Amino acid sequence: MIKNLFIGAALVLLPYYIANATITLPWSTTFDCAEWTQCEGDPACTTVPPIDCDGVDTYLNTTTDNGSLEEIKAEGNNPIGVGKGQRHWYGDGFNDHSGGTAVTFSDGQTELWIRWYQRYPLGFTWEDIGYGNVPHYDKLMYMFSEGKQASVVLQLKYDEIGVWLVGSTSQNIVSANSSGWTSINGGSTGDGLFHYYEFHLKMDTNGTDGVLQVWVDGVDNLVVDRHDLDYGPQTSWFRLNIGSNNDAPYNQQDVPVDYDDIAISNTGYIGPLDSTPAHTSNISGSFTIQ
Ligand SMILES: [Ca+2]
Ligand SMILES: [Ca+2]
Ligand SMILES: [Ca+2]
Repeated sequence: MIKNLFIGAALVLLPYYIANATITLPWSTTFDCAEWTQCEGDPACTTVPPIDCDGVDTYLNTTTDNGSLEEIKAEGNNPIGVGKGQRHWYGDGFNDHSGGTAVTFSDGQTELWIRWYQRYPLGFTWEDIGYGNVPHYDKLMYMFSEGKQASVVLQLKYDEIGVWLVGSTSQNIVSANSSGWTSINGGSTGDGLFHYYEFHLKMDTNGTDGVLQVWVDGVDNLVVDRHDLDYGPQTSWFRLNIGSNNDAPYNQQDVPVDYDDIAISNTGYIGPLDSTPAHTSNISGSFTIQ
């Protein structure tokens, strides 16, 4: 068991990273590449074998308490695309997760559109630790700025979706109309379906004009539309972690949360893969809570 001591509620120190690969924007992946398993055959997880997949990089060597490992597997594929998908494993409780992946940009970026699809297993449950059966937090992606500091957390928070702006006066920015977990899944538990997410982030120039827009399940469903944010002292973004920490799943077993069809642009809105609104089916590779 290796717990990630660096990313927690009090985020102060972060792991120094060395990028094995960089990506040039616009970029996308549907994980149409070989299967990969974090630390396969190495229970101590001392080394993470490199990923050979469109420039996707390894992230942490963290495993769940039960030893579940990050994977790129066919079972994680979004059926509207080809190839495989990234399986990020969640254990119950506080910050109990596999290691995630990352991409590193070849140049610092000040404006990004980040599109992806994500699926929670049918029946996925959050423990009510004072907020209801919704995430205390679920950090879907972590953006790193110059100086290699975490700067923006793309997250589900309570029953909202939005960001945590680390070191900024704007802090937690969320949707204002319960557009998070319950709305996305159509109830209090996971629906086993892939959903479309897109975040548009534009760095502020004066502490008051930063942009955050968030779409969920369709071009018409803009759930956050802010143009008045302070992104803090950061000036550009270099690296994006895909799959991070969360609190508090309650499934009595480790379960995979699948990411697929990730696209990143620095020139404009990306949009869903298909013209149909909302989510796609879970025809293949679903994981149902037993
Ligand atoms: Ca895929
Ligand atoms: Ca646990
Ligand atoms: Ca600023």
